[in-house]
Formats: sequence, structure tokens, C-alpha cells
Amino acid sequence: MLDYVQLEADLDEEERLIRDTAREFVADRVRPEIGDHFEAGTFPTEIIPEMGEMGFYAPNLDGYGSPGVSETAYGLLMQELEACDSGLRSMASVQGALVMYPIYAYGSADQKEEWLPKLGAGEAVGCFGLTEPEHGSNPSAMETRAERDADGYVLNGSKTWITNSPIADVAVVWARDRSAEDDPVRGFLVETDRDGVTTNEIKEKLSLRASITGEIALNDVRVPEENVLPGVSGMKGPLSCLTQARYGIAWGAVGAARDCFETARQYATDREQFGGPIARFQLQQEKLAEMATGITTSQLLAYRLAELKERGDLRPQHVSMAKRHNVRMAREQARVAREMLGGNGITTDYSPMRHLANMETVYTYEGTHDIHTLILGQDLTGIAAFE
Ligand code: TGC
Ligand code: FAD
Repeated sequence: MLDYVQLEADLDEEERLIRDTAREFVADRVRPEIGDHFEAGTFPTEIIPEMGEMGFYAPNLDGYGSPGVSETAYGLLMQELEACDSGLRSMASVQGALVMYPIYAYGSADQKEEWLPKLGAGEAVGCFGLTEPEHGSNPSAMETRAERDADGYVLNGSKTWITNSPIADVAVVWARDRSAEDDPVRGFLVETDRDGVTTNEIKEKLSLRASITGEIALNDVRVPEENVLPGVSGMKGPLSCLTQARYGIAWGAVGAARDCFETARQYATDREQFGGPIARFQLQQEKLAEMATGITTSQLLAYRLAELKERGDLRPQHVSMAKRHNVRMAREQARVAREMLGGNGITTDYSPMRHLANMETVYTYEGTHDIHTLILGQDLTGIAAFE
């Protein structure tokens, strides 16, 4: 596997173990069938508890069953999952960074005790409802609202493009609290079997096909006071969760690109044209050299993020730079790898076209490439150019 500047030489034993465990799990349990799932538009739901048993959901959190592994170990895990398919990494990202993290960071003791162990074990599935039909890049304009009633809140609104909503047991729903001054955004734990909740699946996707995506419609949904996340109020709540998930994507995208590179390198060595392997042509070697360089520079960025995160110096803007850079790199490398495989490259027999299609989603979700450009622009100039 490509590790051109020997970053893996510095991994500790636990980090190597987590990388290898994830790599083997993916090779045995997911990779053989992933092309079929992509074609069928399905996710292998039977592996959800298996991933829990392996400790793949938020192992970087400490307590309530999570071991508190290093941020590098967590990144390597995301890298190995996405080397198989972005849908697999999405499963772990949403469950860990977008559902367990807000409960861990902002939940009450009861909420943590009720949800973290079973989400960590994959015995329950969570989803994260921020995006709305009319408010994607600008979630702060959300229309979903919570009105107080006698013993809690009544929620109304709709969320869309929600990973795993059709199979979720609980949704972290972000809504404006109309009973408080300035309608602050609050997080609500909404069990999906509550009256008034519907979660239709979105089936027409041509990207991230091996992942379940849906809507969340909330029609006079009553939730008790104890379902509100007490520890946060305002957009910082959902945006801080996004920073956790974007961190995982910055690592994961490197995995997808690495898989494209390894597939293209092997193919170029095996495939013969004009009397010998196509890997002997300078045009093909130039492509491999560019890919290896792009992957290596992205790896360096990911490893540096881990160091900053460990010592508490990671800023959301650092994560924006890495998500933006590494996903663009992976999208470009997937296209080049696809090209190197000729006609075979457009099939599900090989991974690059699947990764390429997936990268269109990864480029768009968790803040589009444009939005991360503007976040960096604001940080570099002090001037916000969102509006
Ligand atoms: P703004 O006024 O800038 O900030 C409000 C408060 O939040 C703080 N903050 C952050 N904190 C942590 N991490 C971040 N990334 C943060 N960004 C902002 C900020 O310091 C402030 O705190 P305080 O204490 O002063 O109140 O907020 P804004 O509403 O103007 O934000 C602007 C913008 C464009 C950056 C934001 O809206 C944005 O990031 N938009 C992109 C939307 C997005 O990424 N949606 C993702 C939906 S979830 C998803 O895609 C899941 S895919 C899952 C999968 O399958 O993997
Ligand atoms: P829009 O915001 O309408 O953007 C359209 C275009 O306009 C983009 O190119 C964008 O970059 C550009 N644009 C927007 N604003 C500006 C600006 N100020 N300046 C310049 N250009 C701009 N959301 C969740 O909450 N939870 C999930 O689990 C989740 N999972 C997802 C799974 C999939 C498969 C997909 C595709 C999306 C998912 N999302 C989820 C939603 C995702 O986060 C949004 O699609 C994303 O934030 C962009 O919003 P939008 O699609 O409404 O695009």
C-alpha cells in the first residue's frame, strides 16, 4: 500500500492494530460484495453490529464503552473504510461523529447512558438531521421549529439528504426553539418511532449508492424536555459536529484515492498493449507519479491534523482546508485511475469508477468545496463572502 514517505513507520502498536483490523474486516466482509451493493443501491446492513463489535464507531471518544484511541488511529480507521467505499465510511462517520459525538459532548448523563453504549455497539442506528430542502449550504436559515408545550416540545419541519434516516432508531434533529429569545438552534433526540415522524428513502442517487439516504418529515412530533441536548445552544452545536465528521473525511478521502492508485498501478503492470505492459509507457508513468504525489501530500495534511487535534490546537478552518484539498485530490485521482483502466474502468468489477461517482457526493456533503473555499477565504482575509 502506498506510504511513500514512511508515515506508517511512526505508528504505535494500537494504531497498527486498528489499521490492520479495519483492513482485514473490509477485505473479508465488505469488499467482495461492495460492487453488487453499489449496483443495487443497497447497504450491507448486517455489518452494522459487526462494525460495532469491532469498535468502529467513535473509538476516539473516551468512556461509555468507547476506548479513546488516538486521533491518528481514528483517521486510519476512516482511511481503511473509505478505501473500500465512501458509503462504509459514511456509516461510521454519521454514527460516530454526528450522532455519538453530540450526545457525548452536549448530552445529559441519562442521554449518554441510554444511547452511547448501544450506538457504539451498532445495536441502534442514528442519523443527523441538519440539511433541509431549501437550506443546504446555509443551515442557519433552517425552518424546522420546536414549540414548547406542557411537558416538552412539538417539532415541525423537514430534513432531507439524511444518511441512514430510513433505518435509524434515533435522529439528532436541529431545530429553532421558538420559545426562547432569538429562536436559538437546539439539538433534539427524536426516536424515529414517535408519532408524526416519517423517513422516506431517496432512491434516485447515482453516487454513494452503497449508502442509505432519506428524508425526515416531522409533523407535530412531541418530544419530552429530557430529549433536548442540554449542553449547547446556537449553530455552534451542529457546526462543531461537522468539524468532527469533516476530520474523518479528510482521512477517508486519502483511502479512496489510495485504492484507485493501487488498482491502476496493478492494472498498468498486468495489461499488455503494443507488445508489453502499459506501465512501460511514460504517459502512464506520469499519471502514477502524479497520483502518488497527490496522495502523499494529502496524507501529510491528514497526519498533521491528527497532531493538532491531539494537542487541542485544531481549528475548524484547518479541517476545512484538509477536507477541501483531500477530497478534490481523491476526485481527480479516481478519474485518472478510471482512465488508465480503459473500458474495464467503467464497470463495477474495478473500484475507480465507483469511487469517482462517490466522490461527487463527498465533494458536496459536509460543506461543499465552494463553502470550504469561502471558510478559508474568510479566515485569510477577515471578510466573509457567504452572502
Ligand atoms: P457562524 O456564525 O460562522 O458560526 C456560528 C457559531 O459556530 C461556530 N462555528 C464552528 N464551530 C465548530 N466547528 C465549525 N466548523 C464551526 N463553524 C462555526 C462559530 O465559532 C460560532 O460560535 P459562537 O460561539 O460564536 O456562536 O455560522 P454560520 O451559520 O454563519 O456558518 C456559515 C457556514 C457556511 C460556515 C456554515 O453554515 C457551514 O459550514 N455550511 C455548510 C453546511 C454543511 O456542511 N452541512 C453539512 C450537513 S451534514 C452532512 O452533510 C453529513 S454527510 C454525512 C455522511 O454521510 O458522511
Ligand atoms: P446548495 O447549498 O443549494 O448549493 C448548490 C451549489 O451552490 C453548490 O455548488 C454550492 O457550492 C453553491 N453555493 C451555495 N452557496 C454558495 C455561496 N455562498 N457561494 C458560492 N457558491 C455557493 N445533510 C445532513 O444534514 N445530514 C446527512 O446525513 C447528510 N447526508 C448526505 C448524504 C448525501 C448522499 C448527500 C448528497 C448529501 C447529504 N447531506 C446531509 C446534505 C449535504 O450536506 C448538502 O447536500 C450540502 O450541504 C449542500 O447543500 P445543497 O445540496 O442544498 O446545495
